[in-house]
Amino acid sequence: MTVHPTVEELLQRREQGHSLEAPLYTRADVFDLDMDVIFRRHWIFVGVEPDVPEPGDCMTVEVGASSVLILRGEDMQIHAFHNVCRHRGARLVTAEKATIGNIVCRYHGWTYGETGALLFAEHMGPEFDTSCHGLKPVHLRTLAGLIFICLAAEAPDDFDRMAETIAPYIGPHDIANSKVAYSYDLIEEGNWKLTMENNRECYHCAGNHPELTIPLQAYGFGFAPDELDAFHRADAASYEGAQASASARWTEMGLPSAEREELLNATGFRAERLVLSGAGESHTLDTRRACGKLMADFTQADLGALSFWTQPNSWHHFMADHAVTFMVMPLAPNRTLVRTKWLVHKDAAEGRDYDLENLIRVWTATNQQDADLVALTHGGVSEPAYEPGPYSRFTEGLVEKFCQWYVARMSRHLLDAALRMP
Ligand code: 3BY
Ligand code: FES
Ligand code: FE
Repeated sequence: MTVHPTVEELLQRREQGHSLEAPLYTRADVFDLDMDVIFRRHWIFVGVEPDVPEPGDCMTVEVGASSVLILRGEDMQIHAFHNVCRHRGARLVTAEKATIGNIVCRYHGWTYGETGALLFAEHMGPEFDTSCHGLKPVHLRTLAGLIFICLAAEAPDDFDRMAETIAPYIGPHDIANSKVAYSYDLIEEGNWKLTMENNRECYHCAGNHPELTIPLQAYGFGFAPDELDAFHRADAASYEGAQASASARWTEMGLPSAEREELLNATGFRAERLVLSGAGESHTLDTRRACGKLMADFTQADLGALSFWTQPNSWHHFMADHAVTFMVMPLAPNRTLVRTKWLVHKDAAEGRDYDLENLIRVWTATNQQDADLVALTHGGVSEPAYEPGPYSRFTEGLVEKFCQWYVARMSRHLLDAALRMP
């Protein structure tokens, strides 16, 4: 007889410090619950302000079955709505990006303003109340130029906690005054939690990321002190010295670098600015800036890399010359979208200030390598021989934090739902 544990059982019996049981990565009912509990009830990273730089610019983002319309109004405010006409439900905007005036449904012409109010509906008679048929709003917040949405009626109330902690870190990079130099979608053949777990460690970096390990300082991502021989111990000590003196220099420039970590909050996050190898400027093969025109008003290029991670679906790297943002969106139990965007100063010109190929080389290569690792892992966890394996306490502490967050958020929701039952 096949035992088919409930999701509650799988969550409850999860062994700390170990990867999850297979059904949590593979089962369709778990995937549906992930979409409902994690992706519809938490703050989800969906894009950047430069995606919609001008009034009338809009973009659509798909979260499970929902399409969300994100629109910048004349007042420069960004609004989010369900992309569903209040007449008979037609999708309003189908393009991923567009520039529009009012939002006009092509089916019967119902017309909405930038705040979602229904402005015009022909042939509905004098008794028809337009004020009851505005677009349904979606919660939207920005954090130093990054756009987050929440599909729940009531969004988690700790977004401000993340925003106030992190704005001083990202703010100086002036993301609102940058532009998207390149964006691309990669579909990973694996569960979204494997994508996130893979992102939360660099245990796999040395063996899998020949390009990324050029700018990255290996010691920034954890190591077991006892394993180091005398040579590497000296190497690690010199890394720590370099990080300390760079941090002191950055602090004087108003660039905080110390680790902030609150990954177990409902709106969990982590940030830290680390020195890079070599010239220390950027995630490039020669460790030098890829874009000659630096972001914001920076005059120095050796600002290391500020990394920012959010639960459940994003990570970002901000350097002096460019930033890279990553959005993860589950598509199916075994398919996950990773959308990567490279940002440069809005006045930087391709060909003059940067070579696009050079700008995107490290992360396009790294993303493909990570996609391959996620596919390998999904294949392995899907077969009977798989059993949860142990995380390294030195290099996989953040993977454990991701799993703890996931299990806690899911368990809490299931408990709340059970308490609400009659
Ligand atoms: O991109 C990241 O955040 C993690 C840490 C370093 C490499 N890795 C893919
Ligand atoms: Fe949009 Fe009819 S469905 S106007
Ligand atoms: Fe990786």
